[in-house]
Amino acid sequence: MRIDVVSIFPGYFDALELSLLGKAKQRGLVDVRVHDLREHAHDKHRTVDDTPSGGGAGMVMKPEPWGEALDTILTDPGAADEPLIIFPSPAGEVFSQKMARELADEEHLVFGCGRYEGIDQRVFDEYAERGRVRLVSIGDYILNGGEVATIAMIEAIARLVPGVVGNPESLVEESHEDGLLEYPSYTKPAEWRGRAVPPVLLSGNHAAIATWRGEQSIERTRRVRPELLSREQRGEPRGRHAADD
Ligand code: 6SD
Repeated sequence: MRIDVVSIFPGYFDALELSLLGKAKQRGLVDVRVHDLREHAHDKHRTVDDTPSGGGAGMVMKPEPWGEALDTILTDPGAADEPLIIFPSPAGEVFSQKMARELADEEHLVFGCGRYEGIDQRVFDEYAERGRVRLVSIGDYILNGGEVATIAMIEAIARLVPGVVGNPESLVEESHEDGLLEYPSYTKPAEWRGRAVPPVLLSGNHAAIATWRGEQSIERTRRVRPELLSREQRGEPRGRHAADD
């Protein structure tokens, strides 16, 4: 998978060199390239922002550096025929594990990280007319720019690319893959500060362990995220449920 990122703070993406993702990059499973938007601003001060048309507080990102940066990426010989351009935005569709799975099947993703009050609307309009553009939110809170949202999405997407996570079974077992929250995990020692590992986990009875974990998942979901449970799991008559999608 090829991933290009455009930002005025390329240093944020140094974090992608660490751990699992860094190894995936080294092994060529994900080819991440970070581009400094200011390289595409050609005045003395490499200006990327200007005052909002119509007035108001803050600054808006100018369209010209964005146009040049995105055209450079899209015309690179290594670019896919139809890359998907994602702009993190609090006004976008909400990112989810389902969206991460869809995006992990893409050949080429391009992330455009806004700053200030956002990017001139004509940039979205131009690239939506020429190809595929999605505005995506990582949740209902306001960040200062798209960088942290992009890192979160890249981590969620790249770990689903075949070969990135060593044991693919660990992808299936975790929170949200079955629409439920994950059961609690324990390791050794069997007792720590007077707190015992639940005896069933030391019983060697694999069926009993699976049952206990399933119950813990449902109970935890009922307590913290009841909206994730189907009506059936909540003890109501059967109806449609988003986790079945
Ligand atoms: C100005 C941005 C880009 C500002 C954002 C995304 C989410 N979920 N919260 N905040 C955000 C993205 C904020 O550029």
